[in-house]
Amino acid sequence: MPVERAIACGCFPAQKPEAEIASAMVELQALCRSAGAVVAGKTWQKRPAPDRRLLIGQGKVEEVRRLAAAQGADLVVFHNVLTTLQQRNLEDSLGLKVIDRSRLILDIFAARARSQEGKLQVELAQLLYLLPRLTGKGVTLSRLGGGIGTRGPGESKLESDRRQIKMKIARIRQKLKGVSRNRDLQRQNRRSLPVPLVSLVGYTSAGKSTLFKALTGENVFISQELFATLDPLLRRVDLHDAHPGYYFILSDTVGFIRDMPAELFISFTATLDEVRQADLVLHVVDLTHPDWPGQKNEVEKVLRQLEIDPARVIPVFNKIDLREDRESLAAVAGSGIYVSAMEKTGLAALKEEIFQRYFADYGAFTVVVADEQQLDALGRWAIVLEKNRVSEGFQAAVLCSLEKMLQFKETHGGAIR
Ligand SMILES: Nc1nc2c(ncn2[C@@H]2O[C@H](COP(=O)(O)OP(=O)(O)OP(=O)(O)O)[C@@H](O)[C@H]2O)c(=O)[nH]1
Ligand SMILES: [Mg+2]
Repeated sequence: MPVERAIACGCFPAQKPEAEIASAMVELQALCRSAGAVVAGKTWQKRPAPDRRLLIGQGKVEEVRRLAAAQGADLVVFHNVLTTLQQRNLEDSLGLKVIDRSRLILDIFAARARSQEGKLQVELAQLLYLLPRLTGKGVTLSRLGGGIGTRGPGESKLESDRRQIKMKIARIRQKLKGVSRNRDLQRQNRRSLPVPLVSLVGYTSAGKSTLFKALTGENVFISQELFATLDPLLRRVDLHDAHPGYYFILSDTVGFIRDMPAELFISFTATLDEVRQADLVLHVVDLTHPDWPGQKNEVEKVLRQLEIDPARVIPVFNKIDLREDRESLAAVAGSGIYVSAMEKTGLAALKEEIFQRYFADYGAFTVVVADEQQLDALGRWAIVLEKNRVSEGFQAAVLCSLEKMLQFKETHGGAIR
């Protein structure tokens, strides 16, 4: 498939500020590029109300048609969610493939999905999107031809038959249940660790994966494209420089975006569960984005939907290397940790914040337990630094809070020295 050329188009309420329109159009173009298209042109229109049949006005449709012809465009991508009727009418009037932002985002996710779970989630989201839009047997999809908007995750091709789709949705939901049981098990194993699970969240392209890489040394996929990361990834981060023996588990997650298609949100609840289970959430904010406060709000909205306690969230303001006012940023952005994931500055302060939030009441203890079983149990309550065989069983040097230490003694026995 050759690179597709896209015209980005939007329709906005008359009272919407120009700056917000500009930022929505920039984001739409970034999404087009992330889907693998070249942006060949852009245009938008303010209207008191969207047209029921065409979304935009007849005159604007004509303008888009001429622009597309002049630029040799293959498709027109709309910022607005299109009804089946609008999509069909626009395709007829323009003589081109027409897709909306939701479909575009789903397409990007489809291309990115790697894990079995990710693929299933994306496929479910696509089918949920398609189902109410199918008017007859396979109409919507076949009209689109190939390319952007029609791709399924992995090798699978999107179905276009209503009855088949319903069956497939049921099948995928079933499969996802199995996968999520697996994930619950893994999570229980992780839960039995004595250290916090720390989750990275943030608007897409905020720099989560770059920060993940800076903290873990792990090679992860970092890109200017939106939604570079889809599958959650877990790694251990040591705090050894300042606090020997201490560590936490860090997870990189999928980026958020304004008006995330509802279908995606439903499908990704399992992945977002990862964030819900986290002891601490690092909310990465891209301070170089003109609308970073809006992006921050948007993410906070999602965190509220996930019922995450704001007390568990640490704001991490990123990309300070590109801010000329980096010395006085705290006055602008408020309390949080200021970092450059790229230059690896501010990481020590971030680690210290995590330490203070979770390990502040930890200290060193020596514990004597009777057998291997008790020793295993101890490892779920405390960080075991060292263990030695002694005449009474095992002696271990551990890091733990006094409270947890006493709880351990109560439930499992052993002696604390
Ligand atoms: N100048 C600068 N650029 C950065 C910094 N951190 C990340 N970037 C750039 O920002 C872009 C996005 O970075 P990623 O780490 O992929 O962002 P992400 O939040 O993981 O994005 P998604 O996975 O798409 O949600 C890349 O081009 C990075 O090189 C930083 O501290 N300074
Ligand atoms: Mg990423």
